[in-house]
Amino acid sequence: MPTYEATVSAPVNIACIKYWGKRNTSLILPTNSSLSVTLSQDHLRSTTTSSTSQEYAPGDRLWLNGREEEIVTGGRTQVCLAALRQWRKEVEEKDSAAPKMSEWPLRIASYNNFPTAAGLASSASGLAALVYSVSQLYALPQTPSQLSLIARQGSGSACRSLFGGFVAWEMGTRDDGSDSLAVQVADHGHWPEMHALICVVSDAKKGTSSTSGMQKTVATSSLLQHRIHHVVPARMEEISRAILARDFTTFASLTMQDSNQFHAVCMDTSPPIFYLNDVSRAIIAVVEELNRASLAQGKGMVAAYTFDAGPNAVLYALEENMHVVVHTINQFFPQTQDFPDPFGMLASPAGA
Ligand code: 2P0
Repeated sequence: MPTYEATVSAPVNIACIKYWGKRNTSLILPTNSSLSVTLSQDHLRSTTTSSTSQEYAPGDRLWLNGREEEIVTGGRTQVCLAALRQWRKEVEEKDSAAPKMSEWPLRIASYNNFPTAAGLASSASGLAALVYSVSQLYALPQTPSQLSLIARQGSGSACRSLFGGFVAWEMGTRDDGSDSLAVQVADHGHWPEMHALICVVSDAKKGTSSTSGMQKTVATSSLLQHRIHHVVPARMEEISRAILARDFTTFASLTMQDSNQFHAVCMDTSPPIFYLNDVSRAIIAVVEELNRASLAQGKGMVAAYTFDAGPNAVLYALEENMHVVVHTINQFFPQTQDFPDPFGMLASPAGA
């Protein structure tokens, strides 16, 4: 009896317009649309191998970085696998010669090749790689946007990692979630000069998980209501236009504003959630000063900072300015720890 196998990898994505809040926690439907850049660097990826065989012992099994994880009944991973099996069944119904893989157990092994010390969220790349590898194993005809409907139910931000380049997660309006999916705004080749620098401020595990933190915000923050109704819709349009026009200053300005508003709604949550620390705030000050000086000389902005649910900074800059950004950061924040990269940071081109 043959064993069928597929291996894929999916990269991390970093949001410029942040996802924070669900209107439906079981289907993972967000309270606002979001937009991210998928990093193309080889060492910020999850690589996943899925295999299936009629001879495997009953029950699906999953390993993350070599350690077996339980696939909880009704849990996110199981929901994704059930949806993928359903699509495989449709393939088998149309083609009687197709092996009945949908009835066989799965074995899935996933590895993150980025240092856990970097404190980077791995759920986006991990769930995207899991969904994509099983879709390849099952030879599913669905498009990446259709697959994003399933990845979204594994982890919201995972839906955006099914595309490279600049990716929007459209929140959708339907209650069943069938229009809450990822679309590519522009591919990596559209703006290859865009680079990202990841500054590891702390490798400590975050105090409040995104999943629980965002629902506390939904329940208690009035600023979130302003954000989702009066800010994000226009911002999504504006940043998409800036990306298509390769207008870095507008892109940077919107990215920084959105990071700051995301952290403002965290602080507007009861009890308040603090993800930034003193070093994060110092990085904000340095980037603001770099941009102020550049604008004063009649030039455009040099860099944009953005922070997720933790103190680590991601700085976006055009390739021509990245040396200034790296030099300035190193000057103000001398390295105190050994990281795999000589700067203790990961400079990476953003792309597919
Ligand atoms: C984002 N974050 O847009 C935002 C910015 C964190 C801050 O997506 O509950 O891990 O699995 O849907 O996807 C983190 O949220 O949460 C996140 P779930 P997820 O990237």
